Amino acid sequence: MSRVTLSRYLIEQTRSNNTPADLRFLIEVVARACKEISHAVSKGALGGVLGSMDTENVQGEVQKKLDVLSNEILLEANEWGGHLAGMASEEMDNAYQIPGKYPKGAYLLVFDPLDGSSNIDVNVSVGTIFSVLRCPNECFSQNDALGEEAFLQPGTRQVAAGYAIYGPQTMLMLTLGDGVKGFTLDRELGSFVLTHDSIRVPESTAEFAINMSNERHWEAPVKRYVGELLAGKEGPLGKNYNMRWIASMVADVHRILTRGGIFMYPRDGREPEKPGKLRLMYEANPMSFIIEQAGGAATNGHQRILDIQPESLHQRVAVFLGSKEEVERATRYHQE
Ligand code: AHM
Ligand code: MG
Repeated sequence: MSRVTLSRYLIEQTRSNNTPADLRFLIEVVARACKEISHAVSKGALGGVLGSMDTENVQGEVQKKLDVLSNEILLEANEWGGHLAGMASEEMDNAYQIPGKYPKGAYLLVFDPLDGSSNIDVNVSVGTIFSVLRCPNECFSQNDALGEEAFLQPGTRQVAAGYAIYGPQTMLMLTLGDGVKGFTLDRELGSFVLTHDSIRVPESTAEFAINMSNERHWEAPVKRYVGELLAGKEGPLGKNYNMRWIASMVADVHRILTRGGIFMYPRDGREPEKPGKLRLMYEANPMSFIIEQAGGAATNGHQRILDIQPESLHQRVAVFLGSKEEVERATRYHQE
C-alpha cells in the first residue's frame, strides 16, 4: 500500500474539503520548518545548540539558544511565501511584520517555537505549537503595519492548529477542523507520513498530569479535585489514578491524545494577577482545538477555552484539558 505523506494528505484535502491552496502551502512550510527544528534539536551538544542566551523574552523568561533558533527558522521559512499577513510568537514582544519586499497573504500564524524549554538541555521531548487564523479584512493591507488586534480572535476562529513533537520519533499532529491526523517523520524519505489516521481521546481515564509541587498555591476547587484523585479507590471517585508530568505541554498532550488523561495547569497564588502559566494564543488555543477535534474537552475551569476573547497577545490562561469526563468534573468543581 502506498504511503500517505503530509503533502498528499493536504492535496487530497484541497480537493475534497475545499481547503484553500494557500492554507495547504502554509502547513507545508510550517512542517518543513519543524523538520529543520527537529534536526537542530537532535544534534544537541554536537550542534552547539544547548544552553541559554543572555536574553529574556517578553515574559521575563531566559531564552535558550534553541528557543531563539527555532523562532528564526519559523520566521524565515514563512515570511516570503505570500501566504501570511503576519506572525506572532512566544519569543517576540510584538507582531512580526512581513518584510515589504515580500507579498502578503490572508493568514496569521501564531506559535510557540520550542515548547518545554526546561527540558531542552536534559534530552526530554520538546515541541513546536502553532495556530492559524484568518487576518480580518479590516486589518489586512499591503502597506500598513499589522497591529496586535488582528490576532485577538477567539480560538473558535482557528482554521488550523498543530504541534510537532521532537521525541523518540518526530511527529506532526494536525487539525484542519475535521478531526486530528498524526504524521511521523520518516528521516530516510524526509517526509511526514500519515501514521495515526483517526485520533480519539478516550472519554474516561485514570491518569492525570499536574505539577504537584504547586499544591499549596492552588485554589480550593483544584485542591478538592486532585485530593479526590489521590484518594483513589477509597475516595469518592472509587478508582485509583496514576500520575505523569513531563513539563513539556506537547509531550503531556501527546500522551493524552494517545491514551487519554487530564492535563491541568491551573491558576495559582504565586502570581495572583496572572490567570495561570500557559499562554492562550499559542499554547492553550491550538492544543484545545486539537483536543476537541479528537473528542476531548478543554476549559479554564469556568468556560471553554476556545470561547475566550483574547485581550493581549501573550495573555495567560488556566488550562484543564483531555478526557471529557474528568475535564467536566474539574470544571464542575469550579462552578460549585
Ligand atoms: P515554555 O513555553 O517556556 O516551555 O513553558 C511552557 C511549559 C509547558 O510546556 C509545560 O506544561 C509547563 O511549562 C511546565 O511548567 P512547570 O515547569 O511549572 O511544571
Ligand atoms: Mg511554551
